[in-house]
Amino acid sequence: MKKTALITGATSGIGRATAHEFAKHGINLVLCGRRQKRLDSIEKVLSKQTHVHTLNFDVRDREKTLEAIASLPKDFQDIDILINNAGNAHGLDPIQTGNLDDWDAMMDINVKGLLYVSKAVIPGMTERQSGHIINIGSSAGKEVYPKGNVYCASKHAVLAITEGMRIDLNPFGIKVSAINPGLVETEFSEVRFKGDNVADNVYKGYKALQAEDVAEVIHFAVSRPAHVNIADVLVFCTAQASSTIVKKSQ
Ligand code: NDP
Ligand code: 8X3
Repeated sequence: MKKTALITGATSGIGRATAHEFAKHGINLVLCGRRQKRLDSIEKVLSKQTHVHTLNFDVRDREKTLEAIASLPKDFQDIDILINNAGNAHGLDPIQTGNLDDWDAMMDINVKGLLYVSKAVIPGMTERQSGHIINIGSSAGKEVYPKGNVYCASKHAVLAITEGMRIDLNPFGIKVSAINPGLVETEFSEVRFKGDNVADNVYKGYKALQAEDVAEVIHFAVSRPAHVNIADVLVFCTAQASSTIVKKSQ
């Protein structure tokens, strides 16, 4: 039987690549994001391969998030796979000069938004006693780097929530995984640096991970046999050894 996956942050980067990867494997898709035009164009393309439904909501808005997921048509209501991917870094500043709006955005989207979406999806999984939740963490959830303070805290929280979910949902046979990428060339740095041209240099001089590389790892995790759970994965590009060590050409 075909599975249904709900992917947050499906309008760009890792989420969009995962939607393409899942469509290739015939997984039904609920694609979420705020940019309606992008949702429409992705739906148009992927509908040729699988069934697609789109939901437009901001994960920061608790009511809208719960309402949107509750509004799913019958055919898309049973979510087998939840990819909690929506998120970004906002700013790269030392703690003493950090921007409060940036801090709010990272905690509200990366942590609270992930919780709101999970709250809406988990009851169906516990009732059916099956499901797979994949939280997109980061190498920043395992290692704090200079000026990363609040972003790293938000991703450390994602890892703690992942472990908590795995423990609490264990009696229901629900798999919970964290996939933690290092540097991935997406719109991430454009968002982090607010369109500033600093973003142009982040992926220069080495081959960063591509969104498709991460999507393949995510699909690998969801396609394991029922008794196998890929609990936690750290994925770097070859040039990256840690958050601060990246081998670049001159
Ligand atoms: P992108 O900026 O390319 O994609 C971010 C996605 O999140 C977009 O689809 C965006 O959709 C969605 N999103 C952002 N804010 C909200 C919001 N308030 N409500 C709903 N959706 C939102 O970045 P990536 O693909 O790189 O990032 C995806 C995930 O991967 C994030 O959690 C990020 O922290 C993580 N990650 C990224 C790494 C990297 O180096 N790129 C490395 C490690 C982890 P829209 O704007 O349409 O709402
Ligand atoms: C994104 C990777 O190193 O920019 O989570 O924090 S990093």
